Amino acid sequence: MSETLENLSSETRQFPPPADLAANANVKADAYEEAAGDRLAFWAKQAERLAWTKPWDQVLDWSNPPFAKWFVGGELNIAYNCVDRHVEAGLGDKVAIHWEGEPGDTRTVTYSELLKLVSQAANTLTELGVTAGDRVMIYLPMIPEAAVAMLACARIGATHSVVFGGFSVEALATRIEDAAAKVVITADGGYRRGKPSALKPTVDEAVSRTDRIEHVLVVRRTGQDVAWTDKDKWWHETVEQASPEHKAQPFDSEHPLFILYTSGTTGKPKGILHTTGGYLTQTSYTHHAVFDLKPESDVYWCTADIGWVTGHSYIVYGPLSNGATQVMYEGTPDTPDRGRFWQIVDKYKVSILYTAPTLIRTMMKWGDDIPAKYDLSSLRVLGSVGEPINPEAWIWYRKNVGHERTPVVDTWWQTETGAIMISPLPGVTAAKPGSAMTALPGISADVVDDQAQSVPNGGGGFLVLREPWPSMLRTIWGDDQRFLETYWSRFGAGSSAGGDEWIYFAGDGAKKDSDGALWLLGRVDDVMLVSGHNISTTEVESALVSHPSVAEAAVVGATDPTTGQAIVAFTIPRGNVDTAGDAGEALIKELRNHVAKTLGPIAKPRQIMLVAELPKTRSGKIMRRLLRDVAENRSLGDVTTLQDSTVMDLISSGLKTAK
Ligand code: 6R9
Repeated sequence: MSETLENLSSETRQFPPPADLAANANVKADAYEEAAGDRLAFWAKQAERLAWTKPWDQVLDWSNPPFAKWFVGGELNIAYNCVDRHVEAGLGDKVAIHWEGEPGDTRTVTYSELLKLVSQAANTLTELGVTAGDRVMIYLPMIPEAAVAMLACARIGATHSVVFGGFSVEALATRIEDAAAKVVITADGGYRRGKPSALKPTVDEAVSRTDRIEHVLVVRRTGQDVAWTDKDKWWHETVEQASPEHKAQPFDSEHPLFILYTSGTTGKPKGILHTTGGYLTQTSYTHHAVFDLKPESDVYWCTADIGWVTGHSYIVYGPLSNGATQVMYEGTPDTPDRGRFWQIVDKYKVSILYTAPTLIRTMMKWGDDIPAKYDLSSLRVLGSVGEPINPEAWIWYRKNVGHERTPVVDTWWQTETGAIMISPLPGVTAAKPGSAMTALPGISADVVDDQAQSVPNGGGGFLVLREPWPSMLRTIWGDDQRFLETYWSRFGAGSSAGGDEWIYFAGDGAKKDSDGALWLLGRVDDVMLVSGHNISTTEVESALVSHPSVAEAAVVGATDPTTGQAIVAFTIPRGNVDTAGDAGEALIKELRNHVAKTLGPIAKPRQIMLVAELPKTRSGKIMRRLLRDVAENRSLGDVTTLQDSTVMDLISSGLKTAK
């Protein structure tokens, strides 16, 4: 990408917060001024929301950048903060987790029960020889034991590494090896799409490929047959029989909490390392601020999987540190039918919902009549994370789920940032559909050109972070050099241009609109270069989704003899749209013109293909790399992180028959 990114779209709609929410909001406009005045004092104040056994001596040590230390010298126990202290405050009978299994079975876990389970699991891990600093892999379905296992590790200072249940043997084995893990916590299986789906055979195979693993703890969830080795122990025969007494020991603020692998676009997965005090401070504060959580009355539901950073920060650590009551759901949104999510919102009177654009667009495809069948009036704040949310998807979400009343908070962050960085505040910000708006108090985000100069309002370029933040990654596990190269060598002090300032390169394109609000434009690697113009995937996709016949779209740049690259779009029509024969051809023509009209002729796709599905990761992100392979007639690259491996066959065979 050369100097800047084209700014093609403009959005004038804006939605101020409802007056009652604004009046009672946890965080008001003065937080921005307070943080701008003294950023470190601001974060120190947020850290005081937690219970520390030893106070810190220094808020931030940035003497060896980009290796940060936050709350230096301080000590705390994360599990104590997420569980014990709520029980000690008399909230033991409060529901921590309303769990809903996919087949319809349920469990209610109070904070007292959570304390018992976490203590028992901590005792069992200790008996198995796990000590502070050891690594434990977690490969579980979305069951309460997933949160229990993470908290038990944190309680004894073991570093957990969660791998999505359903990732391949290869993915699990490389992660075990890279983390040099000693124990795996898994289950016989979990329910997905109405069927038990086995997990244990993958673990058996992965464990046999390395000699690292000493013990495998197995939760019985589905009751399906499992092969048994002498490393295996049932959870119900160990954890559930263990003593419920366990005293949490404090750990240093910089003690490693977890490693979470991100696949990245190429090469070996990166083990993103997060530590204790700064991570909990920022996840806890942002959960309180961005969702306006009122722990005494709200029912919060984040639909993410625990294998994604969103599950770590906004199912486990953020909400539990704030004493929230939350819903946890095991399965897929269309089991037993397409109303499952709304049925859950209705049943538990969910008031704060946090989900991903991919799900919102899927719901758009399925039709407005489905959410309309349920009582969603309990909802008061809606969140989005994972990809840019197209303005029309945002509007659909607010209208059909939020009844034109609830704020929608579009939250930008990454595995690397640990917690939300850019987002509206629901009681403060007049949000624009499709924009993550502004950096949160205490965070300094900017958009720069390739010379690291801040772009003016109306300009586009690279998203960067200019100041260290409490929940930032500390390194890539075992690979400081790669940490430096990936995030710190593009701009500023760590780059060849040098300078005094250490600038974090997020890898995302972004623009500032005429008011300075931030718009995320997709990964820099996906930017298309068409006749000398840098065009973001997001703007073209959003233009397609703004057409009433389109539910979802993914665009890629494919090599083109005249324009260098040309735009190729893969488009999923909405459920009621006729695409057979001539109707399909007519729609394609109309869509190409619609994009040209909305964004200008430069953005007109060369080709549009109508498809039924798009390739996505387990966290719901579109894998444009694979679509580029299709558009350029190559054989497919690495597909190990694909959620559903049949999707690519479907797309390729659909294209062949269409030709
Ligand atoms: C939390 C999470 C990080 C990448 C990030 C960006 C994309 C996430 C977004 C968003 C636009 C948002 N992303 N949230 N893009 N608007 N609100 O998703 O972490 O899985 O590490 O992905 O996701 O491209 O760089 P992770």
